[in-house]
Amino acid sequence: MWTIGLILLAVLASTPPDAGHAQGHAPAEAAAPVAALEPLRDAGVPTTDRLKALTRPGTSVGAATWQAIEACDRCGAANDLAAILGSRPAAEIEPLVPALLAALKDESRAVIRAAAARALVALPTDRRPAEVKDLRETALTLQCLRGRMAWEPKELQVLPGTLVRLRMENGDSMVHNLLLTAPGSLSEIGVAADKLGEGLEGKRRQYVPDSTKVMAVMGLVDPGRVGELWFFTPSKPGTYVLVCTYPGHWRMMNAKLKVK
Ligand SMILES: [Cu+2]
Repeated sequence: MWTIGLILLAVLASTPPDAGHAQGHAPAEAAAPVAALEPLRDAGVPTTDRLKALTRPGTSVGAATWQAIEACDRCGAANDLAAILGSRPAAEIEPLVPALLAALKDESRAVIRAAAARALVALPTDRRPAEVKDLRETALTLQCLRGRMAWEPKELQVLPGTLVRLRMENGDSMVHNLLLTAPGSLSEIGVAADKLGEGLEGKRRQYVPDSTKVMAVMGLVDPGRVGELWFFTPSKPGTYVLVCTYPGHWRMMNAKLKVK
């Protein structure tokens, strides 16, 4: 996903022609020095680099990932870190169970709470703590078909307080991200994202506006790839927004998440 030119504009000359397709959307800018990136906080950092940053002598990757998630909350790396934690072996997740259960009860930190749930659900059923034996995720899927610049379906419905595993299938020829945002926030978030598109900071943030109305974030997903985002639906019924905030996309690439 980082081939969009987040940091390595300099090597694009040696990249296959279609790998840098998203370059066409934004003016070329000077490459940020790699050292300026924080692999545990920033969006657009390859998973291999994150894993390197999380691998420390004497600490499991699972434990280091959880520490990073707890320090991260609304940072750009949240979803990538949650995916890493959820993919670690049960032996690495089990020592974290008390902390994960505590996070699961804390509704004030929604991103960390969803990461904890994702890790707990990843444990084999017979090794899950009794408190979450019945925790189940509801699977939803949004697709972007080639050239459509829109989500299919345009509307999803789910119960309040549900753990959702949202799959995004990018069948298009360009990158897209996917944000869950508060009811009525579409144009506010969309305009802010377009503004981000004008600067290098926007690329580093993967065009995710810094707003409390942004509730969950799946970073940019490359063409032909699938992204995954876990979140709890709010307990408050309402029509929430699922939107791609790549500059210029939000007007067409928005769908409704009806929570009721
Ligand atoms: Cu898009």
